Amino acid sequence: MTANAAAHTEPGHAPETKFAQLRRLLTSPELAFLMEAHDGLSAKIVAETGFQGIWASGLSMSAALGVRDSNEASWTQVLEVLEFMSDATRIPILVDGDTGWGNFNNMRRAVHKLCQRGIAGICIEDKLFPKTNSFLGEAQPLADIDEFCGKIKAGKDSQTDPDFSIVARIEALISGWGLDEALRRAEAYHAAGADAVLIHSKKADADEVLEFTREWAGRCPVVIVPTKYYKTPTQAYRDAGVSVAIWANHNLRGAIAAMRDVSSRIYRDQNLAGVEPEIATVADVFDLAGNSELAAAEKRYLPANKLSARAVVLAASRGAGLAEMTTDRPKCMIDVRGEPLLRRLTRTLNGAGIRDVTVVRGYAKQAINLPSIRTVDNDLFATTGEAASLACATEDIRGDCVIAYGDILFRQYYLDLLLAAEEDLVIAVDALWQARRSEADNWVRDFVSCSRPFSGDYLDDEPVHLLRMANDVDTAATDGEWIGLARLSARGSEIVREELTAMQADASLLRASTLDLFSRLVDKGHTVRVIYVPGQWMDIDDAADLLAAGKFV
Ligand code: SPV
Ligand code: MG
Repeated sequence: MTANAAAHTEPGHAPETKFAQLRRLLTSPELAFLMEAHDGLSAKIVAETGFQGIWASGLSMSAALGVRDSNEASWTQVLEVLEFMSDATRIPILVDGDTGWGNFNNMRRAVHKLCQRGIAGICIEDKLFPKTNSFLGEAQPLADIDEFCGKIKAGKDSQTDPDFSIVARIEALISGWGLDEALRRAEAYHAAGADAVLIHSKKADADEVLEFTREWAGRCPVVIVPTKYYKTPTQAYRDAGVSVAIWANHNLRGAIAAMRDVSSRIYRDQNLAGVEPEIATVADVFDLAGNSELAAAEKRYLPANKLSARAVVLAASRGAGLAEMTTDRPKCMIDVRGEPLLRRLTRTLNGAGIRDVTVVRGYAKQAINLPSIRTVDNDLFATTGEAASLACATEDIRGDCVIAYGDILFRQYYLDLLLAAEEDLVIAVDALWQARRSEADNWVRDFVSCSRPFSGDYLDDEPVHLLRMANDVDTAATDGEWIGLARLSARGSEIVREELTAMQADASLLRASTLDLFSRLVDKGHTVRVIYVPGQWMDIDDAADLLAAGKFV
């Protein structure tokens, strides 16, 4: 449904257009209300409150733009504001068109443009351009009746929707001409084709307005603006057969009072704590802006692999055999060419579009102090394994999720390959595992055997699956080495969460490694897709080696 169509649709019928909605409000026997708005946000608030229509006040739009209500904002600038208001809402807008922004010719073009942008009607007042607000000064000169009637006719002849409405606003009472002149003008404007007349008054009581409605006797719909005679009970307008009452500037005035209050309190306090509980939350702002719709649209239209994948990085362990390098930091914070390894890893993740990175800390956790990561702690790191660390981040294992050891570096495109895979559980496996060398005494490697060895054939894109992952796979049965990088789809994340819960339940969680976790998943019949990669990765054992060899500073 376009924003131009009404929310309420009878089955089998086209939705009521905004033009038809406003026309219905004007012509129905019920008293209807238009509430002032002056931008997209206030228009949304008017609509969500339940009002059936919006008064796009000239005074308010001008004030919100920081200018006077004297045609200082050009009509196309007003049109821009109206477009935002209309796009933001499904209820009709009656725009305060001042004097029609010029003569009959300007009126023609304005009406044409308003129809194009789904603005349901225009109200024009019988004064002279540039207009002055009705509540300023006395005895403002009125437009020549015939000239004004020509403007109404030109507008009606230019509307491209049959239900577009023109409301003719009579300023005779405000200018001190009295009831007869007001009625004479009303008659002429009605005859010229106005869909309604607006009788304006700046008296503190509604007497002259009600006198007008009595004499007018419903010849066409009557609109009123009770700004100055606000004390009159609304029932009086119903009794008088008024069609529409306009609450003309109260959102603007409310906003001014609220903004002044908030500004002055923050200025005085030099702190936000005082105002925070009393103002709209940021979440409320997102709601009003419609962010949930955008999130749903992203699911529909963005490639799934670019969709807010997150990462959980396992960085709780100190690292065996790295004694002097890890007295005050875990191995992931060892400097690799002037930068902690974990910072490089985070940058690689960010580079693949992964912003939400959760790092599981344990040993020397205070040393993991990088910006833009979230941390969770495995305080039992000394006696537990990787699965227990992973379980500490259960909350973050959701949606598309990358799991990485905290002490690895790899080519960024490996992540792209993993994220592009369709399977729920995917791991990166080094096919060139035999080429790796280390001086480390207790070099522990995550060997895997797979459904097929790496073939190197360009045309061979048959998927490969994990059969076994362990530190002690026979060389003959080894097809590669897991590089410590896995990717879970939304379903894969569920599977892993469920398995961690099962491991908790059978008391195997505390001691288990990620290898144990993957082995259990394979044993339970889950398919773990293997993506072979050609080396070009390292873990901290290598870093230690290279450091020893003087290749890193
Ligand atoms: C406006 O809201 O800009 C109006 C109504 O024209 S009033 O200010 O009451 O004249
Ligand atoms: Mg106005």
